[in-house]
Amino acid sequence: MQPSSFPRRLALLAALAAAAFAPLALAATPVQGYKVVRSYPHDPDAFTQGLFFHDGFLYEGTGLRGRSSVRKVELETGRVLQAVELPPEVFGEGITRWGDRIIALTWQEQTAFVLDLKTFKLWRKFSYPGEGWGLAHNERELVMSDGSAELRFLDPLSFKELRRVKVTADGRPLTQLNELEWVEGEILANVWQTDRIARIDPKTGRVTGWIDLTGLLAGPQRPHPDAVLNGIAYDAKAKRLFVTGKLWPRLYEIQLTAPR
Ligand code: DDQ
Ligand code: CA
Repeated sequence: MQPSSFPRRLALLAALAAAAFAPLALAATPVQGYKVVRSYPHDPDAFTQGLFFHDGFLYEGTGLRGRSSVRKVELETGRVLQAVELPPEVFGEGITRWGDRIIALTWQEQTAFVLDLKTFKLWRKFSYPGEGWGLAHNERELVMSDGSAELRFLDPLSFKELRRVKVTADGRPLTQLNELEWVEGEILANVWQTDRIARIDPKTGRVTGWIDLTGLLAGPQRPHPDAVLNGIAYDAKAKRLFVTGKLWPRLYEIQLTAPR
């Protein structure tokens, strides 16, 4: 090995350090825009808290105490084909499907309802600590948000918590993760009270990109300050991405545009 002089070693060290820190310095998280492919009617009385697509239909969970429900919705018309009300004392939150069950969280009641996908009959309930916000699943687990920066992974049969991952954006914890959707190996999360969806790497919790939906339903068209963007559903077969919001009159199929 060639003994290198002290200044040369120093230069090498400096170069190594620069290389190591460069990704941090440059890594502003990319922001993507959107294009509306099509829009559909959406029940303006639905305080959307959960959304998924299955076998040609949308399934929606709604919130507000006394108005919480789980529904099956016809995409093209927004017509509610089937619905069950949750007990009036609970505030409905995220929903997802596991096999032929629908799992529905509640905000502060620490209770989840497990319904039959076809009949909407109550199969069982289970409880969990803390708040319930968003819910989604991959092939093995359920993933839920609770308003903090942590996502919990649950066993879909026992509903036991398996692990957690902390979500960070540019190195800082990202809280207020609301409705969730598992899309092609990533987790999409609405950030409550913003027009943004975070694209989250499920392994590391890192936000790899933002989807900026500003203008999708412009401020003046929103019926209420709480009528925020919430609700992401993915039709994996046709690769269609749907989004809506609480009390929004429309639901949108969107396509993402290149990062700017
Ligand atoms: N969470 O969905 C973020 C978890 C809770 C939202 C609670 C918002 C309550 C507002 C009530 C406004 C009535 C229109
Ligand atoms: Ca969803």
